[in-house]
Amino acid sequence: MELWFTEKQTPELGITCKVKDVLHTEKSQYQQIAVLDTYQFGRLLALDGIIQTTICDEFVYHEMIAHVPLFTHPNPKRVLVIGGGDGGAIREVLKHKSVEAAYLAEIDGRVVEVSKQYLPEISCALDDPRCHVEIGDGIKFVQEHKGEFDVIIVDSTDPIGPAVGLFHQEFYRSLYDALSDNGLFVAQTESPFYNAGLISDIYRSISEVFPITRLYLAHVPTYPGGMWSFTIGSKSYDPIDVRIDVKGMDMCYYTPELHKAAFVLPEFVKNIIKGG
Ligand code: AAT
Repeated sequence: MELWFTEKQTPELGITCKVKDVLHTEKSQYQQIAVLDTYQFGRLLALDGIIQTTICDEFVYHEMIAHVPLFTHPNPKRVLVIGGGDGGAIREVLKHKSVEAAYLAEIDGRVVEVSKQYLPEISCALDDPRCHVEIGDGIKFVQEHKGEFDVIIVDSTDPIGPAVGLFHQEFYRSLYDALSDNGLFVAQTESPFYNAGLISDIYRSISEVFPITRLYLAHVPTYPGGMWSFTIGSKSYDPIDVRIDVKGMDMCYYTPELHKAAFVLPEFVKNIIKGG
């Protein structure tokens, strides 16, 4: 018998992969968690039927969500990741020698535990002595820590359920307050093909709070549309004006040239954020 998994990326479109094995399923307090072993992408983590990460393509998203903001800040010491319970963003953050402490504020402790068990390649840095895992709502965590972080990474689920508030302007204001004087944040901001209205709203909201707002792109095969957006809000450093030294760091997607190229946008994406 053949087993197939489909994520309905929109009500009219899906991505389907042939499944070798169902490794884990459970209903946590917040969501349905599943780890599937697929033929095309290897092990895959799905939350409420939506692909969060896979062994084959996770490097694109995790390198791009972490290294673009971390190389924009000249000396990031304290970093916060909101969401990202699989640990992929933290693994990339800890490749930076300047980082003294990395906090993970993830609402669902079961995502962390399941990732440690089934996705060790991704979660491997969660036990690093510089990493501190805090289980709880990222919105509350940010409100309770003022001026503390040089970089904040919002590695959140789509704006559904507990993640809805992570896409609001009020949240961007608390990120501003939680950042140090020259701090910056990045958020994963969905698909330009399928979420244009949302991206436009997010971009406008962030630019009303931060003096510098920049959107960049990366290619994630398992996310809707393949083309994925990230948006940076920065107090002073401009991500397109940086000097980058990747010596001794092991990366598969990110390069200094690509850092700059990622901010070069197709006309239709420019139009989405125009006026923001
Ligand atoms: N590294 C890629 C994986 C993710 S997972 C996003 C995480 O955000 C989930 O584990 C979810 O439990 C957590 N989360 C959701 N809301 C909150 C909140 N309010 N506070 C803290 N954590 C939260 C991102 C995948 C992107 C998928 C794109 N389609």
